[in-house]
Amino acid sequence: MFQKILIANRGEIALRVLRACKELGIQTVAVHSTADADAMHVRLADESVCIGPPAAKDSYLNVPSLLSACEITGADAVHPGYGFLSENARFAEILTEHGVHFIGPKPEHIRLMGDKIEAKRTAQKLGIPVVPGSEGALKSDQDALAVARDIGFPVLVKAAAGGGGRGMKVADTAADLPVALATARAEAKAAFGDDAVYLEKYLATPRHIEIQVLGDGRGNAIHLGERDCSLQRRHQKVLEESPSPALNASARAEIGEIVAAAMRQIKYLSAGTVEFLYQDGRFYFIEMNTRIQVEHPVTEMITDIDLVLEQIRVADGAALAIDQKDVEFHGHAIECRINAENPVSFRPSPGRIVHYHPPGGMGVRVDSAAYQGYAIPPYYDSLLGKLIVHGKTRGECLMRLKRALDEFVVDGVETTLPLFRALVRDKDVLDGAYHIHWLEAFLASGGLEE
Ligand code: MV4
Repeated sequence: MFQKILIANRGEIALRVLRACKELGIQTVAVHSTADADAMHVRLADESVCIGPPAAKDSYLNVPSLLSACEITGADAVHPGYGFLSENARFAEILTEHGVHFIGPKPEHIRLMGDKIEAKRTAQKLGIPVVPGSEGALKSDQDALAVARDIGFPVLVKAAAGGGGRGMKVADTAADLPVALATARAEAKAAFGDDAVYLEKYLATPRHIEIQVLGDGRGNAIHLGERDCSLQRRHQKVLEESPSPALNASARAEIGEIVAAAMRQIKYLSAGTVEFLYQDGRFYFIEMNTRIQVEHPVTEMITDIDLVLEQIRVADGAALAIDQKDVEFHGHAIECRINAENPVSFRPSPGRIVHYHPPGGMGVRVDSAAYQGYAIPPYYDSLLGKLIVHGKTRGECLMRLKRALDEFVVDGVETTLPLFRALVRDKDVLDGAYHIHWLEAFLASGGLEE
């Protein structure tokens, strides 16, 4: 087993990884920018190394600096968390070249799933249902028109190097297509340096349902159920839950087994998430994330499986200790991503936390690196913490979530807590009757001001 793990991240996920390391008796190295010297993960780690000034490009994305930190501390593995270098195949390779283990998927799978066209082609070959569309990148506007006529309008033009909603354009009719193509290509070129685009049938009101997988890189892989992440704003997830209100046990088992079999076939290593759109009872693969995700605690609460701990185990070459038949789903879990932002404008609200009182009690988990007196820096994302609540049923979970939200005190910065207090009182949310555009419509209709 690893002796010392360097955690190449910050905030709540750095703390989350640190906790798993400590439970495995592994030494921890925290890295931090000059802006994060007072961060909780730095205080709790066995060692810490300052890796640069606040800007991510000079610190958390600074590969030479991270390598030096490994060298100085003798870390034998790195956990990248999410974001930053977590899906950078070259970083994973460089670590391996320097004799340091990367706690994550194989670089070949990171690279494969980073190309949305190759990812989709691979999914199709593995028997995973995909959205009807072009065979790979579009060669010309004529090619695009032929495909669009074949699959039917409306269609969506997507950037091959995209993801997370960047470089997507809808075309409702043939007349709209040339502009959609040109705009998507230009945006993709500007954002990713690659103007390759592909076409898909546009699904107007889908849910976003993702399947958690775990593999040991030797051909064993399991699925850990789904998370419904449909409540999102501008491609930022706001609330996630499992099980999805839209799925029954047979739909869950069917898509779960298709995905797990696919992961076994490619000998996937580590945690991963296969993302689908779900509409009219059908799943459509859109992309795969080769990292631990922000919302992983939702799955942990209903399966009692520590995903980060399992990531560390398989990274060290251990076979998966869990068989699919051992995976049991119990109860219901909901996660609220609480941001230090204005709850109406979503403008970031960094600053010092004057009072901080997180909720507790049965089935309540708060994953946060915040503390009373902590100064939230303005340089990074505004995630203050995640409130994850578990109940025997969705109804019990919602009641407990409402109680926990009312108990949560954060003074000194603005937070999105009021948004969640409104959502857990909304009929559509209580009924689970929402899709990926619901929250933006709720906010646009002044849902929060009422
Ligand atoms: C789609 C779609 C509708 N039809 N593909 C957004 C980012 C990336 N995950 C793919 N996305 C979408 N792809 C087809 N064929 C709608 C979206 C989409 C979306 C997907 C999941 C969660 C939130 C979303 C918000 C806007 C659009």
